[in-house]
Amino acid sequence: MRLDVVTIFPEYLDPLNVSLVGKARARGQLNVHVHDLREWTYDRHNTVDDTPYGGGPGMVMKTEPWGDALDSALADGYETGSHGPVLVVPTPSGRPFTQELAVELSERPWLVFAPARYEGIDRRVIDEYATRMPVYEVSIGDYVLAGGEAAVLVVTEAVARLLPGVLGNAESHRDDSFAPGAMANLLEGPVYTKPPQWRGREIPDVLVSGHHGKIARWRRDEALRRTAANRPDLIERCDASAFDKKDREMLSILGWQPDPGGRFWRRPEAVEE
Ligand code: J9N
Repeated sequence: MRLDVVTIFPEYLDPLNVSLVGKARARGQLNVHVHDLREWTYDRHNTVDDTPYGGGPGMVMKTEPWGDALDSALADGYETGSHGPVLVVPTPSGRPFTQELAVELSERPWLVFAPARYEGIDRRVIDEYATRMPVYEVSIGDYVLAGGEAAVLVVTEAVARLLPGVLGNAESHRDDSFAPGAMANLLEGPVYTKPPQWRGREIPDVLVSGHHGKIARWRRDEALRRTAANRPDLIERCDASAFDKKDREMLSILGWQPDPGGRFWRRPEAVEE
């Protein structure tokens, strides 16, 4: 997979040399090109932004540097044999970046990222490239960053670990909490390792019982407990068939009950603090 990032802060992308993404690069599984947007400015001050038409606060990133930088990155990619680019633009106004979208992007041969600073990029840039390639405007969450660079790191890490041969078999991802198509998409429960006692704290007995059925059930109950506490929306969105008899018992203990359609809801007074 080829990745291009056009940014006014190339150093912000230095973490792409570290850890899983850095190793994938070193092995030749990821071909990363970071471009300085300011190389595509023509005035003494290397201006990349200007005041918004219509007035209002902040600055808008200008068309010409983005157009020339993206054209150059695309030309280089095509010349060196890449094809099928998609443009990824982080913005709080985008569609939610989910595990499903990470899987979709991991199946593309070439991602071009356009992280913006200020109040965003002149809309004509997005509209122009949307005539040439799929454009994904994505939000990594409901909070506002100062710029899209951190979101590029997030999307890249989520995508890179899905590439064939990037994660070792030991850390395979079929158990990911948000793996699309997982049975109920519950959050993971707690995990433990050696030593068996630490500062007077022990391991739950069931985990050393050797009873695989009981261990699986305990893990499932803990996953239900954590999901109910932290992400009740994930339980509400499940249909009846996602839960077995023991799941229903646990959900009932946690204050949840099925409605006539089989979906679960929780009495407001049963919410654990
Ligand atoms: N999810 C998300 C993206 C962003 C920004 S701010 C500037 C570019 C992207 N904030 N939050």
